[in-house]
Order: sequence, then C-alpha cells, then structure tokens
Amino acid sequence: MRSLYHHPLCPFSRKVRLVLAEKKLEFDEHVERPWECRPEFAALNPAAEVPVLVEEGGTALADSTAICEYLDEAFREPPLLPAEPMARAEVRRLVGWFDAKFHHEVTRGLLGEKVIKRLSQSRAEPDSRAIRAAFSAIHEHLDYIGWLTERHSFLAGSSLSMADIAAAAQLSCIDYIGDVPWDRHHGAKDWYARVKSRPSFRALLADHLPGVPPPRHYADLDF
Ligand SMILES: N[C@@H](CCC(=O)N[C@@H](CS)C(=O)NCC(=O)O)C(=O)O
Repeated sequence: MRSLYHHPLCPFSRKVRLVLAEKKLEFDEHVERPWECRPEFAALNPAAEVPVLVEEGGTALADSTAICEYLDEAFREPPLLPAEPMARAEVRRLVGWFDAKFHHEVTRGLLGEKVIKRLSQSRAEPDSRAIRAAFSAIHEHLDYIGWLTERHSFLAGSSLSMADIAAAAQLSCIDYIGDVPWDRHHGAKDWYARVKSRPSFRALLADHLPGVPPPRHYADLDF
C-alpha cells in the first residue's frame, strides 16, 4: 500500500492529499511533525520535510510538485495539467505563485507565526510585524483569485487543475485558523466554495488537530 507522510497543517502536504483524492488513489497516512527531525523520516527525505510519498514497492518521493506531477503522469484521470504546452506553462506559473509567493507572503506569516511556532515549541515569540504584513498581503491574493475566476470557473480555465489545488491547499490552512477575510472577497469565496465542495476535499475538512481546533465555518460548505 502507498503511504503518505504529511502534516495536517502543511499546505504542501494538502496539495498531495488533494491530488491523491482527485485521482481516487488509496494510501496509508502517517502524521509527521517534521520539526522533530526523526532519523527514520530524514532517511526517507534528506530535506526532512513533509510531504513524502512512499510508493508501492518502497520508493520514497519528496517535494510536493515532484510528487503531484509524478501522480498526474502515472495516473492520468482526471488530468490536472492540461495537454497543451502553453496551457501547462500557465498552470505551472500559478502553482509556483501559490507555493512560493503566497506561502512566503501569507502562510508563513499567519500559520507559521501563530501556530507552527507554538506546535514546534520554538522558543521565539510570534513576530507581530510578520503577522500584520501577512494580514495585509492576503487581500491582494484574494483579489487576484477573484480576477482570474471572473471569466472561468477555475484559476486556469474551465476545469480544475493543479493551480486550483495549490491555491486551495494554502488557503485551506489559513481558513483552518479562521484568518481568511472571505466577506471582503466574494469572487475568491465563490471559487473556494466550488473547490471545497468537491469530494476530494472531504478528508481535509475532517482534519482536527489536538489543541488547535478549527473555527465552525471551516468544514461548512455554505460558509
Ligand atoms: N518544497 C517543498 C516544501 C515542503 C515544506 O516546506 N514542508 C514543511 C512543512 S509545510 C516542512 O516539512 N518543514 C520542515 C520543518 O518544519 O522542520 C514541497 O513542496 O514539498
């Protein structure tokens, strides 16, 4: 059986969980706290980061984009990268946007400062300037999602792609801590409602981390 080492509040792990679920692939779950740097885990991924997918046969794959693209190539249905090269480039640009820019400007400042520092028992206090900067940056990203989805249902066109998965993976982590200002961003909220209501999202909505309960609207499809 395929195994996934992941953390429920890791957006990159969520990306892989969503792709596995879209493709209806079964897997065993291992919740890993990467900051504990378990030697057995570091032996699977020298970067000691989640997610890690151990395929049937024992090969360990690391890095969410490498894993997601492998899954899309090995299990074609439904395709999450378009067939046409320029359309693929646009999906990959958006995956890069959310994995790098959104994560750096928003996820690290909110989730990282407010929750991960506490869970990992870091001795550093949450940085209130980083939190304020992230609260301010999230608006531009939500406006961008609203703009991208004005003409199409999904970020890179009329069907769900890896771009939607990367974006929803980041936003769902922020939503878990109740920090997404949905009421000021109706376009982004409509798009998120579409993604959130897919069966592939169910496992994420059932996440419940001890000591970090989600707000009530988190699992509500009509939030
Ligand atoms: N580029 C990697 C990034 C993965 C990553 O940053 N994972 C974080 C958790 S979200 C991690 O394991 N950090 C190590 C730590 O917290 O010690 C990917 O896409 O998989």
